[in-house]
Amino acid sequence: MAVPEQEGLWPLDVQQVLEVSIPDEEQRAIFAERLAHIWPRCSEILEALYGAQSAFAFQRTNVIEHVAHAFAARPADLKQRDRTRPMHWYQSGQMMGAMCYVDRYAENLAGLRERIGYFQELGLTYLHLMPLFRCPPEQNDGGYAVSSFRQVRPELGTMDELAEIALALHEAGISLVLDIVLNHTADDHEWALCAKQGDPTYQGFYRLFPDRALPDAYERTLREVFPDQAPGNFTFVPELHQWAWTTFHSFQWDLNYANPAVFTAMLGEMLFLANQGADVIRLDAVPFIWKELGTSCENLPQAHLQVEAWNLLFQVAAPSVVFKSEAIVHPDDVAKYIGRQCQLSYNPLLMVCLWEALATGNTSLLVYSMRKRFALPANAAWINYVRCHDDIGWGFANEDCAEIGLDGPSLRNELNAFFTGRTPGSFARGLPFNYNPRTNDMRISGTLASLAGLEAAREGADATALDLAIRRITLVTGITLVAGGIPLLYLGDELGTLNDYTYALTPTHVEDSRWVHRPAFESARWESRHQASSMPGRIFRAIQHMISLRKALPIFDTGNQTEWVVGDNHHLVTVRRRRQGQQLLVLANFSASPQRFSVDSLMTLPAYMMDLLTETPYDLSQLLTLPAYGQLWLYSE
Ligand code: OTU
Repeated sequence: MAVPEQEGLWPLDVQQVLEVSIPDEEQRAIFAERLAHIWPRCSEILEALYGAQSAFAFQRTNVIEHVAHAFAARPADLKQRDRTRPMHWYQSGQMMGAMCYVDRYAENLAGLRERIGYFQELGLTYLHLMPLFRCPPEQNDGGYAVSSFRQVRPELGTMDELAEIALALHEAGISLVLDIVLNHTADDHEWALCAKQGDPTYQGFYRLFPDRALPDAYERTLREVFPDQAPGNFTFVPELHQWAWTTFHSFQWDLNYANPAVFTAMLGEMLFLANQGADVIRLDAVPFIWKELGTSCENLPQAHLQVEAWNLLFQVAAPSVVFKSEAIVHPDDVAKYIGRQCQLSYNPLLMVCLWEALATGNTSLLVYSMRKRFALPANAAWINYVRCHDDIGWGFANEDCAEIGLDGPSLRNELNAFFTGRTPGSFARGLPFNYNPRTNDMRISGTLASLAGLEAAREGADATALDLAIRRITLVTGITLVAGGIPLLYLGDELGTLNDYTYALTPTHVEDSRWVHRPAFESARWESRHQASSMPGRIFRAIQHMISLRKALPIFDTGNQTEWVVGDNHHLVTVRRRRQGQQLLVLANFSASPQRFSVDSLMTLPAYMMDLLTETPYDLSQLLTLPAYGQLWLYSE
């Protein structure tokens, strides 16, 4: 079905779909023009993925029909947003992100609405609401086992309320981020229920196997994501006497994207969320969506093609909406999703290197990794963060380590010991997550404050240690704020929230240490944020101040490059940004001792620069001193 888009003449079946789905002629013309623009590449991809399937011609029309329906149903205010938002709106230096669980943070959507004033006080322009869709009541992986993308969990509110919240957020200058959990659904999703009842159409939505032959063959090359909580990648389904592919938990059934109907159905779910007012769709667990025997079934070329096709189709139905990749994998693979597939991506490498540098006091791996891997395609931006709702897995590249004389595997062991507090003198209070005795691998759970030393300092009631912990918190947060892209806070971290060990009392959480860093909103902490001498107040003030500085100066726009400067002091990180006549030079000390140094003479810098954080001028011809974990944001224009 080659489409002669130049003449605007679509094949008859497509024309009919357009006429029925978009009755308004003017709107139909807009749609047809956008579709013509993306269709050559999109159909090439669909052909590559599904060309061999006999039902394919039908599927193509079906894809266009889904997009046309979504376009026709898109509310006027969102269409207006599509027309008026700058194309690369997410690259503005004004962007400031945060994330929360609606239930833990504000009980429900009504409660969340009341927090919008606080989001503005903090300077937020981006809010990721963790999955809030209907899900099984007990085991639901923090909402990542979705029973319906079209219904909000009843105890949180309704889908209409969510759409109203989106509107209220937009009015407050905040973009809404929602998840699409691409790889799997809950085993009580409507599709799964139909499959269990024997409906072959929906059995085709999942990867089901009559016996262990293929599962065993696949297992030979698969890894285990949750080896401790959910070993193996397949689960026996008694109702069906079959094995379901379950990469994550037994109650999360992997979808079968080799079936074009699944590609289209999930496109429909994503567009539905966009039409509720989501500005960013977070593609959960995107590396896993395509499987081929004999491979790791992660980051396969077909997964990339699918995401690219979805992104193109979004440009037709909801062009201001962008995709965020959640690929917590080897940095080479993280990079492959960014650009034509996803405009945004988590930056797990910066995250882990910040923690590595804090633990070792040495910034070599951080600086080396960022110099090698920070640059992105022109339309893209990183989501720079230090903590999220998930664990920390040491995802730096072994080859990067080797290139600077480090041994990746032993560094990981050291970091695991350090962050679980086993290393003598460690300031961190983290918990192991999914320890795998076979590989000796583990990941780390813990809040920003507990990992950065606040919990340990409080145990010892040691004022100096408290100061150092606060500096560590502001240091790593500071780097995410100056690096460009969108900085992302886990709400609560701006107030120094500590680990919540009560998670172990909840039977459905006890096996999953990630709940230690997902505490409920603490109102006392929040209320003391303006008391300058309180612990939350000190942290809040420092972070809010850095956010406001970032928002005040256009030098932080993503388009202005971030340079990670190599210096001869391996305790320091030097980040430089330039924009027209303006310069920013951030100097950060990751060691526990003060550093005295001269600014690299290779950089052309003015004689004096002003530290934005303290409004103190610095003479750059003199030696500079940074206290332990101190930072300077030197600026000139
Ligand atoms: C994501 O994380 C979510 O962020 C988790 O909260 C979910 O449990 C999970 O998906 C399943 O839906 O393994 O430890 O490369 O590493 O998707 C977190 C991506 C995870 C995976 C990532 C996954």
